[in-house]
Amino acid sequence: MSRPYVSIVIPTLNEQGNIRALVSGIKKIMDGYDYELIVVDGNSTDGTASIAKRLGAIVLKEGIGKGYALRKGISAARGDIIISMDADLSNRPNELKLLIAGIEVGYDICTGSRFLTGGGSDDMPLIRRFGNKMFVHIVNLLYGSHYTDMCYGYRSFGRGVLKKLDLKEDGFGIETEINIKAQKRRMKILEVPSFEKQRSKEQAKLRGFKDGYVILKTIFRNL
Ligand SMILES: Nc1nc2c(ncn2[C@@H]2O[C@H](COP(=O)(O)OP(=O)(O)O)[C@@H](O)[C@H]2O)c(=O)[nH]1
Ligand SMILES: [Mg+2]
Repeated sequence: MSRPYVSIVIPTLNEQGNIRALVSGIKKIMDGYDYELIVVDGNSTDGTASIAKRLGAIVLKEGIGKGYALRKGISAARGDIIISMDADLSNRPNELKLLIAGIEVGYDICTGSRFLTGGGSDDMPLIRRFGNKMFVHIVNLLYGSHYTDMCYGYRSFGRGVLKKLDLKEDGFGIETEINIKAQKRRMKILEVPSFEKQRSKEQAKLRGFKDGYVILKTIFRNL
């Protein structure tokens, strides 16, 4: 691959306080790359979409959920490499280069993991840490994988990979669905350490028990 064209897909829901710093962080790191920024906004009521547009992002709208937003953004993406990233400043823009490199050296999917040496999280209360560990174990047992993390959205994909995954989840089950389907299709997956910072501003949208149940259903639906 000569210089790849990179698409960065960011789902947003009421991230007004974070979007400017996010876009400026990305611009700094991606200086010298050819790339597009695709923000898929879930009908934010705080002006997130118009700020993103003003900052030069392609803005799409949706009203269904984070999974649906990612799927919509991914199908609009023109990149050789497609990256999914959260908008709450949890994902560090300097790791973009690591995610790009993973695809450049030949992996289908390169996914951040908070549980490899070098990774970590400042945004994971004990209950979520426990839930995540449990999901990782169940998926590894049922599907024969070796994942160390499961519900993390900072990832990169080679072009064409996402079409083969045929994703269906509309909500927070999307990351788990990707892990399971990538394993079932014997794709080449690389985990790289990632450090998740505490959500900067605005409220978290994931609801522990409700979305935990969604993730559990995703795990068994794909058997
Ligand atoms: N478009 C869209 N984005 C969403 C929705 N729910 C959450 N997001 C975005 O998805 C990302 C992850 O959400 P967040 O609340 O930080 O989840 P957490 O990090 O798992 O607690 C953030 O960028 C949110 O703005 C939704 O329903 N629609
Ligand atoms: Mg978050």
